Amino acid sequence: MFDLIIRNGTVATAADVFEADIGIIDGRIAQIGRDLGPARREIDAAGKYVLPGGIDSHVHISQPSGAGITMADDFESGTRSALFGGNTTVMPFCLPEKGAPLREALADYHALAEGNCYTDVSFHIILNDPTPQLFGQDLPALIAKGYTSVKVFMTYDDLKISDGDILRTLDTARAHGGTVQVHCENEDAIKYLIERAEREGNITPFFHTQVRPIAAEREATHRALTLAEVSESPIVIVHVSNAEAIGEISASRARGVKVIGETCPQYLLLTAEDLRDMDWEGAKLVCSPPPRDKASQEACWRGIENGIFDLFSSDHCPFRYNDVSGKQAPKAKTSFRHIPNGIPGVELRMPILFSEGVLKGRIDLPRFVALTATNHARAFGLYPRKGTIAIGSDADITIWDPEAEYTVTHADLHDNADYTPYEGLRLKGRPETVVLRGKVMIERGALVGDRGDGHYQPATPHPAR
Ligand code: DUC
Ligand code: ZN
Ligand code: ZN
Repeated sequence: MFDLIIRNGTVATAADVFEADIGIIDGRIAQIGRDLGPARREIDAAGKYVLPGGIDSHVHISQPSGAGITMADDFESGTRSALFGGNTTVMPFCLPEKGAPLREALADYHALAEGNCYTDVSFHIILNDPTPQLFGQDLPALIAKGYTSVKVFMTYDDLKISDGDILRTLDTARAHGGTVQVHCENEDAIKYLIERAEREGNITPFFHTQVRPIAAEREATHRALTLAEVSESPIVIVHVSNAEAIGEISASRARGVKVIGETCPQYLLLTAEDLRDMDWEGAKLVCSPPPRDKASQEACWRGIENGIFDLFSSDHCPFRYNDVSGKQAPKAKTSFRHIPNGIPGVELRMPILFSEGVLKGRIDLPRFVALTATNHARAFGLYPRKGTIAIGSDADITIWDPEAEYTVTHADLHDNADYTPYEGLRLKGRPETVVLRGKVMIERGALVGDRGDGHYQPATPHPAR
């Protein structure tokens, strides 16, 4: 007797598309085939795609964001929005206050998540306080405990670490089976351009896009990849926005560097010109790296099509617009440099890539699954428990209606921001029913799961390299 059978759907994995029923017992996939039964409950998925639940490995939830600034989403609203977007796992970042022990920061972050999640969660750690103790003891111990992934920054004074410390991070992670993500922008170049822009009176949100130019991203990407090459370590380059950074990834791959590249919806759909047109309302689109131009969008699409990118993530980093703890922070009117940095997007990541990518013939369904689920599980130590439809895997499944047509409006979304960058966008295809470890969480568009059904998932370290 199965607990649940999903019948008559078209199943897609990162490898195949096939007609099959899926039988679920105790939260896991127990059978894939035909004429399965009986079951306590059945869902008819005729005419629908049956996909691995999305995994968004790049979201920001309840992240400390500076004095007086509050991120719009906590674990409840962030994972609720993610679930409505077809995701069953998200991976937010634990940011330790400088000087605070990592263990304490993680305990605090767990306390925020515990009992509040609609999807499963697994954590990355932002590594902003490199010490001999960290490299010698703490990081190896954390990786062994399932905190296998760290992010380091080459920009932001309060976050960036030196090239030497990036090397030490790469080296420690490689030796213990961890994964290193790098935010690649040249801080000194950006600081110089910010000061120049402000001196010239160029303080509106559009100038955020001008002081973080492609060259600053390209140079830092080149440097991060060089550090990976020198230390013979794998590396993840996150939120890649343009052709020049893509060129650095291809060149280093050709030299044998094991590099995973990530891009995000904003680099496919937005441009810097959008911010110019919006004047101060452009604060809604302030994120880093910033949106570029049409040629960069095309380059990112090509990277999605040709395999340069393994990961398509939202970089959901929501701040409310009409809110003094968000984009209207008192100092934000004095210069773009004080506008909280980030935009919402977790709920629209999969619908955007399906509508603009699959239905427009740019990618096929297996590539869609790889970019939105399987590759995230592989990169961050959750595969094959997560990220695929296979016997023994968690029954994390999104039943996708490929025919639904709609216009995006924030009123229909489920995050706690007060706008979407994609207001008015026409899309086709969306999640209809979402199953988390065998439990139906969204049924034909209605939330039926409970806050607290989502749980923390430790990651498995890679073999030491
Ligand atoms: N980097 C991110 O990954 N997200 C938001 C802002 C940033 O700088
Ligand atoms: Zn970043
Ligand atoms: Zn981010």
